[in-house]
Amino acid sequence: MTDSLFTDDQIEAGRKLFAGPVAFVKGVVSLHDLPPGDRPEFTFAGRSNVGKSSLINALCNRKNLARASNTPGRTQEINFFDLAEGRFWMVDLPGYGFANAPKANVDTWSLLNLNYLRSRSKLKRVFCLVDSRRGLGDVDLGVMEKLDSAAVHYQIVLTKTDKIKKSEVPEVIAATRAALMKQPAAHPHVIATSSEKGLGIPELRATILTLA
Ligand SMILES: Nc1nc2c(ncn2[C@@H]2O[C@H](COP(=O)(O)OP(=O)(O)O)[C@@H](O)[C@H]2O)c(=O)[nH]1
Ligand SMILES: [Mg+2]
Repeated sequence: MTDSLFTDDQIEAGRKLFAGPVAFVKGVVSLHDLPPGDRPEFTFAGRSNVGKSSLINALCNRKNLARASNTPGRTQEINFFDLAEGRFWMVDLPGYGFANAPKANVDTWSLLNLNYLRSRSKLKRVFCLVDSRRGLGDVDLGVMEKLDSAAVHYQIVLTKTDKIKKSEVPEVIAATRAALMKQPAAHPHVIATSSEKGLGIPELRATILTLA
């Protein structure tokens, strides 16, 4: 996890980006409500409970910017955050693959999300969050295939690495990379994070800065 791709200056610039203002702007349940795609945009996706809200809060040094919910599968809005006063849209997609979600919910998820993903010309990257204890699952791969066919670039972010042994982290990264080889729109570098311990968060911030 110290094999950072970034210089100290890039890490510092990433820190500064997220030390500035971040504001929740709106939760969207219909395509007509999307805010104008007028700036670079990045989006977080992942299974319910993968640690998405916690990661967004850790990136932004907030406790409650994104609600860390104990009711996975409930939030169906696409949430838009203004990062650094108009520099980026930071977007939180509804979690997918919640085992007990009604099928109607799942369908709404896919349609709204797919249409969103296809309609944003300044969408630079989707960060696909994967629990480091589980690795890539079928549902993740299904979502990634949709991203591939929509030609939306994405990058895997492993979450909760504090929950596995330190020595296992490189193994999970390697296994994830191997699984990504066949996915044309996947970024080859896998970012390992722990929101709890702050691991990988500076690297993710620096990565986001390169998207501008
Ligand atoms: N140990 C550990 N737990 C985490 C981490 N990130 C999230 N969690 C826990 O995982 C659960 C789901 O997190 P949440 O952020 O709400 O997931 P979301 O449904 O993807 O938004 C919560 O109980 C969090 O406290 C992490 O980095 N380490
Ligand atoms: Mg959440």
